[in-house]
Amino acid sequence: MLQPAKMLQEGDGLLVVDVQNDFCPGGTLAIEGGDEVVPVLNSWIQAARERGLPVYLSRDWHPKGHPSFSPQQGPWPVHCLQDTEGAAFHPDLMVPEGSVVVTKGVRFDQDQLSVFDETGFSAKLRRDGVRRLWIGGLALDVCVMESAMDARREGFEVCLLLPACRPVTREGGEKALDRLRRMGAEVIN
Ligand code: VGL
Ligand code: ZN
Repeated sequence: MLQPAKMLQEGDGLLVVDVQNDFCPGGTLAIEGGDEVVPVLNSWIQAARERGLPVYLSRDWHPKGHPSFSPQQGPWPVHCLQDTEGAAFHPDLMVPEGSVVVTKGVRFDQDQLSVFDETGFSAKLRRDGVRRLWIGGLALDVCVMESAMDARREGFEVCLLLPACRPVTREGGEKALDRLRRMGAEVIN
C-alpha cells in the first residue's frame, strides 16, 4: 500500500486525468475498472491538499460533432459531451477547493489527448513552482500516456501512479508503460 503523505514533497503537483463518468462503467466509453481509480486518487488528492501542494484535474470536454467521434469517422464513440452527465467527474472523486480544472478536447478541428496540448498547462505548472508531477487517471494508454510523455518533454519529472490508472486495452497499457519508462518516467506500483 502506497503512503502518499510520505512520498510527496515540495515542488510536487498531482495531475488527475479524465476521471469522468463516460470513462467509467456505465459510460459511453467505459474502461474496465475505471471507477476503481477513484478511492486511490482520493487518498493522493487528500495528501496533496494537506501538504499544500497543487492538484490539477483534467477533463475531456467535447463539442457536439467532435472529429474524434465515430459518426465523424473518428476512432471513439461519442463521449464527454460538454455539460452532460457523462462529462462530469465521477461523483465520488474529491474535487477540493483550490484545485485547478484543465479542459481539453474542445478544438473543432482535431483531438487533444494530452493535457499539455494548447492549454498553457506547462506555463501554469512553472508558475506554481511544480517540478515533479504525480499522474493517475484514465485512460493509461490514451490521455494519461500522452500527458505524461508531454510532461517529460516539457522537462518535468514524472511519477506514474499505476494503481490509479486503467487502460482501454491491456496491450495498450503495457506499451504505454514501456514508452513512459523509456522517457524517464518512474512507474510506481
Ligand atoms: C480519452 C479516448 C478519447 C482519455 C479521451 O481521456 O483517455 N480516451 N478521449
Ligand atoms: Zn475524448
